[in-house]
Amino acid sequence: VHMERELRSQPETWREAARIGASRPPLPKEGQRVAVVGCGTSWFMAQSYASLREAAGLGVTDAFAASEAFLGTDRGYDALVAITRSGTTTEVLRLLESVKGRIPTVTVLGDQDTPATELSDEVVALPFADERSVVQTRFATTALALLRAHLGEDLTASVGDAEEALACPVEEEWVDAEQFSFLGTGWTVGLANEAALKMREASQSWTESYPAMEYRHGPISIAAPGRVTWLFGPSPAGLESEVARTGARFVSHGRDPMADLVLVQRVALERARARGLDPDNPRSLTRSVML
Ligand code: F1P
Repeated sequence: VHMERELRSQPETWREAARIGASRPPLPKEGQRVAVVGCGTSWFMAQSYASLREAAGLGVTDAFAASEAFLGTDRGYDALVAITRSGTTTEVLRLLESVKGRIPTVTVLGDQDTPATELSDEVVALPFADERSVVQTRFATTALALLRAHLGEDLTASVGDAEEALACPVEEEWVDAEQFSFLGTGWTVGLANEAALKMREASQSWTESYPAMEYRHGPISIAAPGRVTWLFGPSPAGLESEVARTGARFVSHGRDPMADLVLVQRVALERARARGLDPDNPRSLTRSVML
C-alpha cells in the first residue's frame, strides 16, 4: 500500500522541507498581495497557507480553487502561488496560462519536469515528497511545511508531533464511526477540509467539514451517538459541551494540527482496510485530474 508508506514518511519529508524553506527568502515577498490556488487537496493547502501568511502580517492573501480564480488585472494581485503535486491538473495549467506575463507565478510541485514548470516564473520542486498513491498525503503536508518554513515558522515541534501521531493507537470507535465532521479555525479550516476529503477518497466515508463556529449554525443538527466531531486546533469556548449534548464523540488533540491530520490519514487507511477497499485507488479518481 503506497499510502501507508508515504504517510509514514512525513516526519522525514517535513524535516527536509523545513530545511529548504528556512534557507530561502519568503516567496512571495512581504507586502505583496497574493492569490494562492490549487485543486482538491492542493486547494485546501492553499487555504491554510493563505490564512497563515495573512496572519503573519505579510500581506493580503486569498485562496481560490484554481477553477474559480478569475485573476483579471483589476483584482490587483502582485503574485500567484500555485500548488500542484502532478503539475498537470487542467484548471491549474489554464490559470497559469491566463496570467502568464501579467502576474509573477511561483508553483510548488512534486516533479520539476512538468507542464506547469514551463508556465511558471519560478518553481519549488519537492521530489522527495512525490507520491505513487492517487490519494495525496505527504506531498500536501510537505508543501505546506515548506510554505510554513518560508514564513519563518520553526517546525521542530510539528515533526515531533507527527512522530507521535504515527505511534499512537487508532481508536476502534473512529474506524467504526458512521460519520465524521471535521472543524477548524483560521489556518486549520483548510486542514479540516483536507481531513474530510481524505476520508472520502481513501475509505468512501461520509464526512463533512466546516469552520468551527459555522458548525453551530445548522450542521450540528446531524451530530449524534456513533458519529464523530473532530476539531483541529484550539477549541472555541462552549463548542465541546454543545457537541457533547448531542451524544457525538468530540475529538480535539493538543498536538500540531498538521500532525493531527497525519492521524486522520491513518484513520482513513484503517477504515479502507476494514471495508476491503484499496486506499491507493479511490473510486472515480485518477492521480491527476485532466479534461
Ligand atoms: C490534485 C488532485 C487531488 C486529488 C487527487 C488527484 O492534483 O486533484 O486533490 O486528491 O490526489 O489530484 P494536483 O494538482 O495536486 O496534482
